[in-house]
Amino acid sequence: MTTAPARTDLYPTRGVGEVTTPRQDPVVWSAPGAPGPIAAEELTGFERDGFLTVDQLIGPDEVALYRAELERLTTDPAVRADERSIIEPMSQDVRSVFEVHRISEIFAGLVRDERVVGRARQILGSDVYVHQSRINVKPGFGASGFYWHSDFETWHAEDGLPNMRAVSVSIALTENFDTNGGLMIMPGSHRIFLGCAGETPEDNYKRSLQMQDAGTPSHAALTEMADEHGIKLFTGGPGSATWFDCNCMHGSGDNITPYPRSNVFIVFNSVENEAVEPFAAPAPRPGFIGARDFTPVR
Ligand code: 6CS
Ligand code: FE
Repeated sequence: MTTAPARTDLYPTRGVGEVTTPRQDPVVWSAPGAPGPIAAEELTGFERDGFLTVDQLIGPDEVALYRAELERLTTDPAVRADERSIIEPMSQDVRSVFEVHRISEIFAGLVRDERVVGRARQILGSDVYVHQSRINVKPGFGASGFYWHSDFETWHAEDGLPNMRAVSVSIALTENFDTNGGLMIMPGSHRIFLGCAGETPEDNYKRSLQMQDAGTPSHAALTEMADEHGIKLFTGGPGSATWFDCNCMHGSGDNITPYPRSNVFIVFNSVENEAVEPFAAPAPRPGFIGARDFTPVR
């Protein structure tokens, strides 16, 4: 009987109980002084906090272009019926559409933009590919938020990313007020990996993208992290962007205001960190959520 070769799991998770592991990977992978759009002091801040913000990553005309594309996609019945679309359980509005960098030439152009992919290459110190992209509509009057989680915990457990060598960018397409369900991050939380308790159910993604359960930290762990690191709420105008490390503890609240909080969210992974078999799930998630095409962004 052949057995699968033993492999190292640096970040155990989804076992019987919660287990914390200190980060084993660099945060910024490029050498100090490596060329790129991010200034040295900004990169130092990213290393320390796990995030950096750009007040105006794209201009108003570009925001208008991407908002129109978001409207087109989220009102297209064929897109709505596609498995790439996640529907809000209460309102039945479209909550997210995945893999927009492949189904939309306009979002494909955003991914290749040097202001975007150049920052990812600088942080990850290599060529990069898109592990996941999505537009989040987060309409007003009740869109639900995302509970506290580390993205890497899911991408390691369910998508098979071995190391913490991925970075996300959330680009605001509407005003992110302090009231309409903005992104919250615990600064510095990226330096500890919180392995969550509880096995991954079959086809977990069919529920977790509406309401995450597996991979959810305990109240005690979250309280300890929040006491140690604090919580930062991100606000910003359309065109602003937040870059954050794959292992930041983050979440967002519901949006009960009349004002949508729409963004485009792109996850870059290093080509040196290609997805392998999941570390804690019965099967990998579909490619539109966790890419299996590792072609570098050009
Ligand atoms: O499971 C995922 O991959 C997605 N879920 C959340 C809440 N954040 C990261 C990612 O988009
Ligand atoms: Fe997330």
